[in-house]
Amino acid sequence: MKIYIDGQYFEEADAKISVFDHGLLYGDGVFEGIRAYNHRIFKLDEHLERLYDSAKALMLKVPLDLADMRAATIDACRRNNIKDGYIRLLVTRGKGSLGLSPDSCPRATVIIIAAEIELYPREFYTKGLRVATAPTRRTAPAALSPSVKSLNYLNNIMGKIEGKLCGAQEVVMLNEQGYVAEGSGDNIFVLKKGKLYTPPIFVGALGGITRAVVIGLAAEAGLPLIETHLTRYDLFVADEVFLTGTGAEVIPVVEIDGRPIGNGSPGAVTRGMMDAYHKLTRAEGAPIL
Ligand code: PXG
Repeated sequence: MKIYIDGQYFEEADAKISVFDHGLLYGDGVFEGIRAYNHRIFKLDEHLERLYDSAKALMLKVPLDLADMRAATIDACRRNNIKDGYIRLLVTRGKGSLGLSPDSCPRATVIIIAAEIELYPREFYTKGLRVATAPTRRTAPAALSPSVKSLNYLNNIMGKIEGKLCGAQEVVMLNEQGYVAEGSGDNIFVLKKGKLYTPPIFVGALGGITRAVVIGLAAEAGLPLIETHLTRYDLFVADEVFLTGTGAEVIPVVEIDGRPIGNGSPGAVTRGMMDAYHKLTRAEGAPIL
């Protein structure tokens, strides 16, 4: 694997950054997780836009402009012969002193890892996920906007750990008011009586790119989509629940906090959405070759 760091490529063993990089010292930085399907990068421009927005919100100056970052991402995929892959873009605050002020970091570090994709187990899709509500609440927008895809994922990791402790494969995270926000690394949708529901971003969720794609697919399918507050009750009484994310794509949820969702197996609308999403990933994207 050849890893891009600040304009140069390194073999994995040599791909190293300073221990004084504030990305490591403080989680000060931003990232994107992107997928390639059949030699094409899916929703590349949407991911780049979100990366630059995240950086802007943190007053983090990306040393490349968006067009150069786009070209570098495609180049990294090409050099690694990516057909179906997972691309991780990172922009850290860069090397600085031990103090937390970003002023000591003259230049941000840019890293591009274009790797093979590690798919989720197949049975997650065929059988669906058992999910638990995490006791840890999703970071409040007033503390750090969940729209910022920052390198500090401790909030989500706490949720993940708590899910594992109760034997669940993923968690639902609530906001401070107890409304459903999102999963640890995915957005959530609920189907009830032929209508699709998802929490609005301002409840405290990342503006997922898969989420936006699914909203588009719902419109195409004539499925009403309502962005509104949801509670655990709404999940318990849902006909279907699914999660969306770049890594997971569309994944059915069949149990939440020990309650079966619908009839306890992946529903027809969820399966239809999984298919439609899958088709789209193969129909478009920025060419690598
Ligand atoms: N919410 C959060 C908190 C996320 O981190 C999503 C929603 C879904 O967004 P997209 O744009 O991917 O539809 C994410 C996605 C992984 C992984 O390996 C996923 C994410 C971050 C890190 C790892 O599944 N983010």
